[in-house]
Amino acid sequence: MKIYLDNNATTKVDERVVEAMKPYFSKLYGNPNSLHQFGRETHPGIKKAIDQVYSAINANDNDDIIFTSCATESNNWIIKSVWLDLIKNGNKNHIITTEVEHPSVLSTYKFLESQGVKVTYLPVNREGFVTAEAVKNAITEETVLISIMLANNETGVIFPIKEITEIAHEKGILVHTDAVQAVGKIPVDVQDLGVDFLSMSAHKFHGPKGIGALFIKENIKISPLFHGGSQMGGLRSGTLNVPYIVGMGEAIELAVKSLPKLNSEIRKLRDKLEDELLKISDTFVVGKRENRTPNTILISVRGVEGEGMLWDLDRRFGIAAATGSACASEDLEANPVLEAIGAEEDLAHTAIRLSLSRFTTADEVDYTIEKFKESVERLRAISSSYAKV
Ligand code: 7TS
Repeated sequence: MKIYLDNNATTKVDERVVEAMKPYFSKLYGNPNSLHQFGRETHPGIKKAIDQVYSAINANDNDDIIFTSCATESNNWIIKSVWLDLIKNGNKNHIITTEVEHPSVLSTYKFLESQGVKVTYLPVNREGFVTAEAVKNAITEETVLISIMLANNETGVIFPIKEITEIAHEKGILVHTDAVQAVGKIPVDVQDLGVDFLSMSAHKFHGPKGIGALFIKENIKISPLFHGGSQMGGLRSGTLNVPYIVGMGEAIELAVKSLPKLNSEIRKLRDKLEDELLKISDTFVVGKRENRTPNTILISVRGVEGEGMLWDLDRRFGIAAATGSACASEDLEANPVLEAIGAEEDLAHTAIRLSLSRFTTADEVDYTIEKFKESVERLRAISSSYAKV
């Protein structure tokens, strides 16, 4: 058995996406900026992809959507631009974010702090949630940007971005949201959310790795990321990565079309998995179920080291899960969300993240339920810490 329940880390590329990309490697390989037919024949594919992305997030024609290499790039770019464009040349110097952002956001803010920027990292409550009220209370005269993710990668908890944007805009503050874990899992409508900047990444919704995008609302000017041949409206120069742009377009359209399946069938499978795992004693799941993306479970299993459990699930049963973000998993630190919600110290290493996708089957879930229980029993039996509880 080989079961993949780590879809918040990355997803398998949909075969239809692979097919859409194929011609753009060795058939339609021209540089889109070339005037000859080889260049021109790439244009319909690029245009289609741009339309697919705009339509998936309901952007309007005057908004900018710039293709990047990943969400890490989108996040770094927008945060550093705000610093460059608004903080360095202005008199405002304060940004609000949360303690549970992805490292590509948190590390960029740490860098900004080293440059003298004031950053407020809002804590989350026991449910892994940040209220709009908490954001409101953190605003000062100096606040220039609020940057909060739309859905958390560890827990799937959805943050009240629309409400936060309304509060921010009343005070002339810009809003950035990292929507990497939301696009393709819940409807994402930039006009409804009202955000000024939004980051996304194709490999989280069955597109290829190495391509993402940054949405920039109309009439907002930011500094270019790369100076050069003026591609992407001069904001990110460099020859367009045509096959991957085409792949991202196809993937996002398919992801949006699959939302009903994800929110009915897959949600039901996730709920069943969660209900069954919660029958194991001394476990809890972070976040209210109705306020989470339909594919994610972050469960704490007392007395069981997450890393050990992961090893057991993988090597004995072929089930791929995570202890948290793969980006941070090599350093064996405590799960950042369990720390952020203030879980007891002996629980800090007990988190297991299971994340489903539209390709997850009922049989896989049943098998996982059985093997997860078996694994917990075995690991608890040999755990000195659990015996004492
Ligand atoms: N933002 C969020 C919320 C993420 O979950 C990730 C990846 C990124 C940004 C970075 O995206 P990339 O396009 O640069 O790869 N998150 C995870 C995760 O949760 N486990 O592995 C990677």
